[in-house]
Amino acid sequence: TAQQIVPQPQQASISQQRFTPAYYYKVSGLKKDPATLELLSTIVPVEGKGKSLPLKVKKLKKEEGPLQRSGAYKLEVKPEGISIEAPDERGVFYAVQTLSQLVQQGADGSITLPEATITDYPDVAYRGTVEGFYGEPWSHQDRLEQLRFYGKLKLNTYIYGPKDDPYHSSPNWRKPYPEQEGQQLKEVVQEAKRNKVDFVWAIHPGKDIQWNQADSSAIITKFNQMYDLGVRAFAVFFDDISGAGTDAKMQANMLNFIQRQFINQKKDVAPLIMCPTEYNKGWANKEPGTYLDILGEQLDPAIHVMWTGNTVVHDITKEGLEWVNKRIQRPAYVWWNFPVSDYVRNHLLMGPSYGIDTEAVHDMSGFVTNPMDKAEASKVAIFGVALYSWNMKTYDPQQAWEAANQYVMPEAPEAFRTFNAHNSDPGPNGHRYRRDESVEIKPYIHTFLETYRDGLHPSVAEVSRLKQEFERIAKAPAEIRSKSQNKRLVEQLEPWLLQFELLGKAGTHTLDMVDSRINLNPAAAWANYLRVEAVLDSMATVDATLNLNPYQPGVKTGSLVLTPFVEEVFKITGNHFLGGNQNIASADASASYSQSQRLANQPLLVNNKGIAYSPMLEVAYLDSAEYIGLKPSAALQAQALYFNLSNNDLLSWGVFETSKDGKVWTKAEATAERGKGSINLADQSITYVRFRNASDKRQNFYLKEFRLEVKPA
Ligand code: LTM
Repeated sequence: TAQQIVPQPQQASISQQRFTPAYYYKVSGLKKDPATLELLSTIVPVEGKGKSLPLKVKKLKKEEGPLQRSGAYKLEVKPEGISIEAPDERGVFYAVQTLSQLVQQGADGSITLPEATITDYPDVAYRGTVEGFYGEPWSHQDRLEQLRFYGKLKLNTYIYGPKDDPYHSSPNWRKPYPEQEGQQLKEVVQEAKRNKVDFVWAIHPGKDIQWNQADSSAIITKFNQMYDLGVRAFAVFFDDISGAGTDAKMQANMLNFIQRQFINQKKDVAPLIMCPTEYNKGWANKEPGTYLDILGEQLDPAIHVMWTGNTVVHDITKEGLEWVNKRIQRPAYVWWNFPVSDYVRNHLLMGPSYGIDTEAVHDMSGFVTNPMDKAEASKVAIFGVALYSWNMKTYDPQQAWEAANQYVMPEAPEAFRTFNAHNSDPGPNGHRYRRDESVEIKPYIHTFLETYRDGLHPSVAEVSRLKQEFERIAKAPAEIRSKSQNKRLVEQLEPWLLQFELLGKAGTHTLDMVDSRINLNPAAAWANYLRVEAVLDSMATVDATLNLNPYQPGVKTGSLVLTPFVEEVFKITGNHFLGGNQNIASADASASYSQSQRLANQPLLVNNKGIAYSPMLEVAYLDSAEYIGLKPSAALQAQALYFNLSNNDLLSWGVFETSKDGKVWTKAEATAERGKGSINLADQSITYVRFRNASDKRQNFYLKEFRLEVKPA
């Protein structure tokens, strides 16, 4: 049926009966596109002798409306032959992709097809991804594979803008790529062309741009170098910058200059895309006549303007888009910050793509997702976005996710589903963006805990329902490793697979422990208690030794529902056996100490190196007299403060201060090099440490490190 084709076609009638084509297909009208002809030849026989069936490709000319959109097509499959009509090569390619989903191949290599009439077109003109995250960019092979994936799912856009590519951003945006990188990008561009994907190369010049002729020319020169590598679509990003680069008028001038001097001159490049500095409502100046209105009025109407929603990481709503569209005077080009995980690097975001408005089709010009640094693992979410942006009205996040589990890991879909169901929430984070997790098991966990917290025993049925799930969890990683053909995906998941297997074991022992208590067998319960303890120790070791990035190191799994469940049942049981309060995390009570709006939600990381603010990727600021600080719990004694606020004049406008009571503050002498330094805190009575903006205006900086080294008091 039509539902079996992804993304779901707009109109389709597909017969239940299948036929075997009587002869090979003689293809006409495809000579100019050898890549699509080659793809077609892998789907139906296109060579043979004697009689043949016609497979006619024709240009769709007269149609009005959505069938004129790039990628639209009409496909007719009959025993007498196949016909494809489309307004462009992309449409023909998509018709062939649909045909490949209609074909079934027998063990002997023979094929069958259903009779079908399909009229199809995309809802959103530009659909795909923006490789726009911080951290290690995707590998060359990852990119090539992504583009093939996009081709199959009728995604037509890949925006290249990894923050940590120094030739995309500072310091090297003015310089050409070195030979090898340039060559690789050329290959990526070629793969994009084969898959009818626009490779959009983005530049991120705002950190140190000078608004002068030299830098205008530097951008045009760089674009020309990229053009020579085959790039035919371009973007300019002004996100996450501070200082002179943020000026709306200057940005508009520069972009209009690029429009005139480059885009309009080349006859074969796609519309220019820009990412504004105020790219979400939370950060936008709401006063009329400010930043977004200036872009709306002054920016050439042909230029697309990106938008992440009501905050940096947010659901995409019709109302939210209507708000910005009025100001920028054009439909926003959505940059959806999901499933990107650069702000929560110890988590995977493997859940459904939900929270994207199915009523918003007329309020956006494009829709791209910013994925995880793990390209293969991101396919689950990208699959959802492909279905959403092609046919919005029929989009169902849960159904799309079920289909994605099957599509991305066909060899072990159930195990993959189990893994993904419990690895979807990012955990507490500065963006306050949370996702559902462990949805199906959650009600059982709640009932169980309510009973157990009251000192009562859950029913045997409750115990066995949960045990089943933990056993499934314990087995899933081995099944994924042994069955999946996608080695790169398994490699990207590996630290979490390891942790997930341990969680399955910890949960199984936990339920055995409760079961022994129900059966009044304290010896067995105690033995199981020790097993849980041992596995939780192993989980702590995995968390402390794998995925050691400097931002959010470690490996979290089942962190919203299942891991807290195991920890709590373990703790309650421990109290029962051992008496008193068994404290798992002793530094929990340490507090962040700031009244700055942008920093208020930034979580703390507590580990054996001390207490630290989770580093922030975007620009941070303190208004006059605002501060950022830390107060360790009473159990801990501050030893030293390590800071990196990446601001050259830090000590000209800010002071470090300490206090014993949070009321009387003393200046702590500090030295800093480019905003980086440390302060020794020898005085045992210090309980508060802060950094305060002592100037009379807002000051920008980057919260790269703010960490207190502590020891037990
Ligand atoms: O979202 C935008 C426009 N810019 C950056 C991204 O590079 C980053 O990946 C996301 C998520 O952390 N946040 C940003 O501010």
